[in-house]
Amino acid sequence: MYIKRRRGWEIPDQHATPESVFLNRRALLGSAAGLAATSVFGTGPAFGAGDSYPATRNEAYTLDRPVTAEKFSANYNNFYEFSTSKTVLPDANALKTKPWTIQIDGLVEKPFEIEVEDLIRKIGLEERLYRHRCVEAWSMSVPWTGFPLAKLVALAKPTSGAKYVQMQTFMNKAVAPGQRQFIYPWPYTEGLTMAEANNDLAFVATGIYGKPLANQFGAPIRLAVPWKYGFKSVKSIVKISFVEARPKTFWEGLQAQEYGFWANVNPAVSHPRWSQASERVLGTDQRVPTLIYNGYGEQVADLYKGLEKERLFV
Ligand SMILES: Nc1nc2c(c(=O)[nH]1)N[C@H]1C(S)=C(S)[C@@H](COP(=O)(O)O)O[C@H]1N2
Ligand SMILES: [Mo]
Repeated sequence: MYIKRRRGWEIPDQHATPESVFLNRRALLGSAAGLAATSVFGTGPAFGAGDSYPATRNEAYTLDRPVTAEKFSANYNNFYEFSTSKTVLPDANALKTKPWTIQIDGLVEKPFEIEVEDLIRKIGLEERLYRHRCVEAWSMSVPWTGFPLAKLVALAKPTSGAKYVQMQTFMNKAVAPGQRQFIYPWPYTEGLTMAEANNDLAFVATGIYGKPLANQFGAPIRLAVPWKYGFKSVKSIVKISFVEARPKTFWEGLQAQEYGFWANVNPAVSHPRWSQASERVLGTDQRVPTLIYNGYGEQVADLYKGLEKERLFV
């Protein structure tokens, strides 16, 4: 008998709640035109030329648990630029996200700027179901829309001297009250090694739940690196720099002993102030065991061979 080997993050389909598939189906059934268009063009373009959402789901990325309902994930956010509480709405809605220019610079063939909408048009969009594990020991599972970070790296054409990708959030004290507090090392900065950035799992998200990102999720463009603690997934990115030296990250600048550069999920390595062994699943009263690399070890563990001396899990 053929038994499909199941990876840590995969589960039988009936356990997942593919919310946007459900939504797509409902949208199609509601419109005869939609049905006709779909039979000709497939799922993507059926929703109107130039309309990139919802994007076709990449079925290689599945979940071991239901998708977190949007009403929970959209009302429980970390976005320190706006608030240190989980209620960042309505403040986050003050941010104007259209148009939005991203600067690509540092060790690249030729630095350039690009509008997010042009970037999307150039690279295209897909949907992926990812888990997200915050260092505070809560988790969610969401359908991101976006593209692999590797495609953006390819577009940027880094030179051989580039060892890290540094990503920065906007800086605007007039709009973001948190940025008026000088104890924080603004702008929010994150980084990955080139190998991490080119790993298939590293994803740039421009949408969630089949539509463009709402502001509190980090509109219009943020990172999603699901094998790392959530703080690595920097929101509302304005600048991507290719650099030789390891970037100093926001949380490292604040509290290096507790939040490091690598921040790979590991249930066996406690945070100095709490255990990482389990996590609270957003929107439920369940706690579930946390998995090494948040369940994505098969795709990413190789990235850390030879780096055992580093603080990989802080
Ligand atoms: N610019 C910026 N990016 C950020 C944060 C932040 O405060 N500012 N918080 C991080 C943390 S701790 C987490 S858990 C996730 C939360 O993403 P979510 O609100 O979409 O769940 O965003 C990360 N990215
Ligand atoms: Mo987090």
